[in-house]
Amino acid sequence: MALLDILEFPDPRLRTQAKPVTQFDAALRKLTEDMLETMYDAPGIGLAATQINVHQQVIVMDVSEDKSQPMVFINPQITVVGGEKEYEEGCLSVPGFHENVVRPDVIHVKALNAQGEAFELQADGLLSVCLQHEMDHLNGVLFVDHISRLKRDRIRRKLEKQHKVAAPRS
Ligand code: QAP
Ligand code: CO
Repeated sequence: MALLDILEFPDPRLRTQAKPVTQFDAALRKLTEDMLETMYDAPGIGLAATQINVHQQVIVMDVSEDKSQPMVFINPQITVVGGEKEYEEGCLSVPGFHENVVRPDVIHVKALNAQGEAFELQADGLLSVCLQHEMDHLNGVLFVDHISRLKRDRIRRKLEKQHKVAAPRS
């Protein structure tokens, strides 16, 4: 197992569109295990492959209280069922910042597991919000794209400043 580096906003690589997974092999299973380890270590509740600079449609999540329910979604497809809900969202790629985002509440999800087997589920609440947030990553979208430009620019400037301080000397 290995911890992976997480890209941070405004890194342009976070804008990459992920491609569907076509090979359900040992490398894919290692990727999902490393992503889960990286997410638990952070600690976070969701991580998309885009965030670790792998541009394939792979999401890992665990929204359980006791971190006992790892979930893997490959090539997920979401359809909105209905409702609307506001949640305070954060993101491992936007560390230290949280903002309210309004999204559809109830969704239906079709996806494959790491073995390539299809499954479906209906989600609401945190599971639904987190899945939509992670799906956004696979399309190059961040939660800060759902808030005002003023707030987004403020967050971008603060993170850019931190990245400058943290940058290795050359
Ligand atoms: C996405 O985000 C999410 O700022 C997952 O300093 C979050 O795991 C969906 C994290 C909330 C819906 C609601 C953020 C960790 C983790 C931070 C995360 C931080 C440390 C974020
Ligand atoms: Co995120």
